[in-house]
Formats: sequence, C-alpha cells, structure tokens
Amino acid sequence: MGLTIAQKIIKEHLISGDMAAGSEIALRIDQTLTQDATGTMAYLEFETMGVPRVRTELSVAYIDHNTLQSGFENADDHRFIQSMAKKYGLQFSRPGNGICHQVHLERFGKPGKTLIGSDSHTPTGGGIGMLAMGAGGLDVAVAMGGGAYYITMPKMYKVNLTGKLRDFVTAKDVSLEILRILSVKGGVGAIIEWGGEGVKTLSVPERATITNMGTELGATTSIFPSDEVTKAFLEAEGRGEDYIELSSDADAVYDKIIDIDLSALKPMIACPHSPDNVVTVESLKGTKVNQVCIGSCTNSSLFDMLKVAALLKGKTIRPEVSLSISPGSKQVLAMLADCGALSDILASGARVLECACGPCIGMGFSPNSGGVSLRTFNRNFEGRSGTADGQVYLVSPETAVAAALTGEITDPVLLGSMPEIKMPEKFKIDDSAVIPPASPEDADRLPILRGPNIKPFPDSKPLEDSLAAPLVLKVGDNITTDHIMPAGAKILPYRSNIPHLSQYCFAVCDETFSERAKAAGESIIIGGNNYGQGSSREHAALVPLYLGVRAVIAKSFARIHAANLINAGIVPLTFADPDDYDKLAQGDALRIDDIYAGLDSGSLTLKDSSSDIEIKLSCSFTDRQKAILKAGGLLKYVGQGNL
Ligand code: MIC
Ligand code: SF4
Repeated sequence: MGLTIAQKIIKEHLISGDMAAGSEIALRIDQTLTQDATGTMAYLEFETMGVPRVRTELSVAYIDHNTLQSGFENADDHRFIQSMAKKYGLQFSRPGNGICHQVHLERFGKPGKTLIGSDSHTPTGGGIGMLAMGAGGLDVAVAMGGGAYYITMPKMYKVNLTGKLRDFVTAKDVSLEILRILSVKGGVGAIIEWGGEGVKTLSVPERATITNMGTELGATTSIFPSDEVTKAFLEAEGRGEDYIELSSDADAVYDKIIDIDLSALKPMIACPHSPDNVVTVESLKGTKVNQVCIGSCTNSSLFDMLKVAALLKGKTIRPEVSLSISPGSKQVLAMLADCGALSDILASGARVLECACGPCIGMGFSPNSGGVSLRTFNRNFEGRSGTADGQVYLVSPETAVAAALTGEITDPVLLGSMPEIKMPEKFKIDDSAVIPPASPEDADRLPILRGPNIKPFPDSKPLEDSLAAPLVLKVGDNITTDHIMPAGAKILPYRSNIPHLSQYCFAVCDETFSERAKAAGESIIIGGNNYGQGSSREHAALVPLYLGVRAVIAKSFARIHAANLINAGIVPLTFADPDDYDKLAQGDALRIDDIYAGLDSGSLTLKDSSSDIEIKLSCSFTDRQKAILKAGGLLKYVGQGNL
C-alpha cells in the first residue's frame, strides 16, 4: 500500500508505535521552536531536566508575542529567554525579527523534517512539506532534551485542488472555505494533505496560509508536497540545498477526500466569534467597518504585503476606519521599504506596526467598543481582540483593503483589476537579528538572567485513587483556551507568573471562577465538545492545576489541550454517553472512586451525590499517559528517569 506525504515523514521519524490511525506513536523531532508567551515556561521546564544542551538539529527561541513593554515583565522574560538560548544551544530571534512561523518558514524550515513548536500555528511549516505540529511547552522542552514527541497516529484526509484562483480570491478564502465545510472540529485526529493539480498554482506563502489555518480545523497538522515551487522558494531564500522532493504515492489511501475547485471560489469571511462561521463577503456587503488589521502569521508574507501595497497605491483609507499593517518579518519589511511599497502603504493612511503578532493576540490595537474589525488573522474568538464586545471578522488581505478603502464590507472584486505581483528571485537575506548560541565550552560560565516576575510553576501531586470534589464550572461546546486562560496586553506579561495569572482564569465566562475554585480546594470542570480548542498554551492547564482542578470531564477534547492536561497531571475524561452532560449542574458534589482500576479498564463511574445519580465515563489512556497521570504530570514522570 502506498503512503501519504505525512506517513512517509512519520515512518522515517518513528521511534516506537504502530502507524495505524488511533495508536500512540513516538516521533523523533528534528527542530523545535518556541515563542515568548509560551517560551518562558518551556525553558523553566527544560532547565529542571538537567540537560546541558539541546539535542535537536535546530532549536529556535523567538520573541514575537509579548513585545509591548509597558513594564519590566516582558523585557525581563525576553532577557531570560535570550540567556537560556545562549547557554543551552538555541538560536535566538530578537524582537523585531518577526513572527516565529513566518521567520521559520523563510530561514529555517526544511521539507521532510519534523518540527514541534509551543504555538498552535506551527503547522505553517507544512507549506514547505515539513511535518510541523503545535505542542505544549513541556512537550517542546522534552523534545529539546532529546525525548520523543508522542501523538495519536492521525487519520489521513486529502483536499484535492483543481483549477486556479481568480483575481481577488486567495489562499485565505481557501482556508475559510475548508472551515465552512469541515468546522472547527472537522480536522480533529487527522492530518490534512493538500494535493491535486491546483497545488502547482499556489506559491509557498499561499500554501503556508492554508497550513497555518488548518489549525483552526483542529487538525494535527496540514501539509503540502515539496515540489518545484518549494525549490524556487528555498533557492530565493539562499537555501536551495535544503530542498528535497516529497509527494504522496499514487496508491496512498485516505480516510476522507474533499474536492475544491479553486476557480469556483468566492471571497469568504468568518463572522464573530468562530473561524468556521463562514459566509461569502458578498452576503455581508454594506456592513460598516471601524477597523482593519492586516498581518499575523496567516497573512503577513511579502506576497501578501505587496498585494496590499499595490491595492492601496495612490488611494486613501476612509477617515472613519483605522488600518494597521504588521509585516511578518524583518525580511518582509526591509523588502517593502527597498521597493517603495512601504511608502505606498504609509501614504494611504495606514499605521505600520512592528513585525510581531500585535493585534492578533490583543497586544495593542484593540477595536473601539462594539467596533467591527476586519482582520486577516486566523482567530476571532470572543474577547481575544482585547475589546470584550468587539466584532471580529476574518478575511483575506484583498477583502481587508477593500473595507479600509470603502468603510464597509465590500467584495474586493469591486476594486477593479488586480495589479500583477512579481515575487523577487532572491529574498533579502539578513540574519543579523538571529543571535547564535555560545559554544559548549563557553556555555558553562554563562549566567541565566531572571526577573522578579518569574515565579515557580505549580507543583502537582501524584494521582490518588479517589477524588471527591465539587463541579466548580460547567461550560458548553468549543470552549477555547482563550476562554480558559485569556491573553491580551494586560495579562500576557504574566505568562511566567502563574499565581498572578490565576485570577483571570475563565474570566471571560465567569468572573468568580478563580475565587470559587480556590475556595473549593480541589475541583472538577465539565465541558462540552472540543474543549480546549485553539492555542497550545499550557497555561490553560497549569493555571487550573494551580487552582486545584483535578479532572475535566467533557464530551470531547482538542488534541493539544488534552495533552497539556495530562502533562499537568489533570485527568481529561469523556462522557460514555454525551447526553449525561445534561444531568450535571454546577455546584454538584461529585465523586470518582477506584481511579487506578478504572484507568486500566477504560471506564470510570462518576457519582453525583447532589442528585444521587451515577454516570459512566470513558478514558482510553496509553500506558505512558497513565504513568504520567499517576506520577502527577510529565515533569514528575521525566524526573523519574523517563526522558
Ligand atoms: C495564539 O494564537 O493563540 C497564540 C498566542 O499564538 C497561542 C500561543 C500562546 O497562547 O502563547 C497559540 O496559538 O498556541
Ligand atoms: Fe501570533 Fe496570532 Fe500567529 Fe498566534 S495566531 S502566533 S498570536 S500571529
């Protein structure tokens, strides 16, 4: 039987396990990346492992999220990460050098390699044929220490592309279309491979937009073949030697095949507050717009920015709209400046922000109260923009420009003809903002520089055989990590200070949660489907751990969050019958006995003494996951000699 591209890479990196969908596999990881919002914690965890130097082929520490320095906290964290990188053998990408995924694609990613990153949009690397996955910080720390990365062997889905995108219809519209078809849960447990004749018409930045946003499908990752287009991109980056050809076998077998005719697509838009709430742009025409933001790891490549500049050239944005543009990397910004496109952007009235995540994670540029904000980003979860009642829509750069110029949601086709965008044969290469590590001989003498904002991470305890605890919070479907542990400019500086962060846990849904959980001592959370979708932030597990949460019972979990819960020593359990969710009420006194035996048999009984009912729970943990839970989390398990 033939293999898919992902299966070929997995086969080459398989340390243990059976490549049958649903089985646990252990993978050798070639490259890792971290960003600063998850990085401080990941490096604190790495430090406790006592490994003298990273054991990967390449590990990069990026600073791109927490770049507003409105106090000492972020600057201290940057300095801490820089000192860790220098000592332990990592490349350090300085603030200003760009968004981790964009820079990694340009300067470091290699087809056929495995990459894990402490950021859920790490699959961007799939645009050049990498097996690139988002992971919790602790999993990345283990991989840096030379340990394997464990995942459930995914199913294989294929999206078969035919035709060619028309002017003003873009890779972003392809991403939105697949979200419309599959929903935010549609990719759970699967790798999405993009193939068919239409693939050849898509450039690397377009492919990377699509693999980036595959995260919103819940997919383990997304991947494109590595072909002549990939080769030309790597050559233009001066890295032709990194190219290898990669394609699936003609007789590869897929669990699902979806056909998309690129020529038939229209400009699409995701409405508040979910990336799969997708309709055509045309259907919302005339809706007034207050703010437009162009950038983020989804749409900040030179290709995107040149299109934006060409469409803005000689025009002025509407006075009632504010437009921000954040180029994805220093390379993109420098090339925009060199070719004059930056002047066209500035002359239009846009505000050019630094090369960082910025508004995407609420680091500034929050919309006005109730404001309508059109963003080229990948997430529009409620409150994520920093304005609680902000109405965020997700669109392509073309649709974003059309709104900035007209003040309302407008089909970009109405902008006239699309200027031809010529990509350079060579990108401008300047790696001066990437600081290499010290030599192993010098590393010993180097200090680690810590600020007062860095607090120890919460201690977990070994799993007990019985748990009696109140149902402290009951939430519905598709709860995101932005609900569990919100981000934004005010809170993000405390990513290395779990006690401080804890007061904001679940504040979006329930302002009293933190107090109530603390008062309860130990507690249980009940969730619906796809609990924990979105970010890879392990803070969405570490903070509940700090607040005493011992188990989360949900209808289903998002992949990275489930792994983060196990790593933190919190037990993720599912309802054997999802309808039992309705039988439980917040405040109920819950009890689970014989947990050790239940973990082995795969079934536990939840007793609700408030209503005197019993509910069956399922758990299908691997032996390794059981051992981690029993030890009280992955750090404890690694401490027992299990790296
Ligand atoms: C996000 O887009 O939500 C983030 C911020 O990049 C997160 C990481 C984080 O919370 O630090 C992600 O996607 O994993
Ligand atoms: Fe940064 Fe936004 Fe991309 Fe997350 S999704 S890495 S916050 S740009």
